[in-house]
Amino acid sequence: SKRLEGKTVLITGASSGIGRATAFEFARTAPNNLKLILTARRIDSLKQIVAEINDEVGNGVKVLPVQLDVSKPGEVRAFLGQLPAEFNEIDVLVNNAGLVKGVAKAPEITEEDMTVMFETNVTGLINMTQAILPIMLRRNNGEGAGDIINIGSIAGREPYVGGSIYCATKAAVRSFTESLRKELIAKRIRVISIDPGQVETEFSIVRFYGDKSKADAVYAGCEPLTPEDIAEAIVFAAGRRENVVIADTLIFPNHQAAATIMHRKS
Ligand code: NDP
Ligand code: 8X3
Repeated sequence: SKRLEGKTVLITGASSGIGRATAFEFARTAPNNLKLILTARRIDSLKQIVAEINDEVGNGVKVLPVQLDVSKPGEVRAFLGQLPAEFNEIDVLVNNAGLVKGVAKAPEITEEDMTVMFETNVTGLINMTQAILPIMLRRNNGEGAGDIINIGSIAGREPYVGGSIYCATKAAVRSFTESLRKELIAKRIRVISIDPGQVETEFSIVRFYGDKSKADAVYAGCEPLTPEDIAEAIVFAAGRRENVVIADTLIFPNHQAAATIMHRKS
């Protein structure tokens, strides 16, 4: 798409799942003149993705892998200062890094799990936004000044048993996103919410602390969304005419009607 040409796109949590697929989708959609900054904790995975993107679309897309733990405020603060100058003018921030730990009910949730979910999904996302916003605010000249695309979840709209903390973090993302859109109304910055239902990624493996069979059971009898399905929605939103804001989305696979209402094939 011509509209994305020349843009600089920063994706958090790009080493896996939706973030990884979004990197490929941006590269395929604007293969001629795009800059991608891919961040996550697993730098080796990011480097591998950079090589795969370059193999697929050539060097029209400049891809920079950066190790960044969004839950560490110091790392987020230092991040911009370490970027090469040619990647400084960020146009699109995809706040995707996030995770869920466990299915414990409130009395049993460990402090560690609670903390990592809030520090990644909520304060991490807010700290990233605060770090990048000044770049977009400086660009405010009546034209499109930038996009902030936050990955929420059905879980942020509909709390469920065994998800109190994760659901609370995604509800916090939803509130933050909506406040931000209102605060920035005069700034030509688009604040976009992409809220997926069930997507098959490493998400459930992380939820069950690496137990693949428990993770697989989540998708038994279902045909979950693929990370590419969500990547398409993210890139679609970023590629609209500047005056068009895809403010709010809820994306389910066909068998899902609510956070916990799945039609399973027996
Ligand atoms: P994955 O586990 O496949 O990907 C999560 C990504 O987040 C990884 O790249 C991981 O990278 C990164 N991440 C986790 N913690 C941190 C951190 N502290 N700092 C930086 N990066 C971090 O899951 P998904 O792709 O499914 O998840 C992406 C987003 O989508 C999340 O916000 C999730 O809540 C949301 N979502 C997922 C749904 C699903 O059903 N899968 C449904 C609705 C929303 P690394 O480990 O290398 O740091
Ligand atoms: C992930 C969707 O409902 O499985 O955000 O927690 S859910």
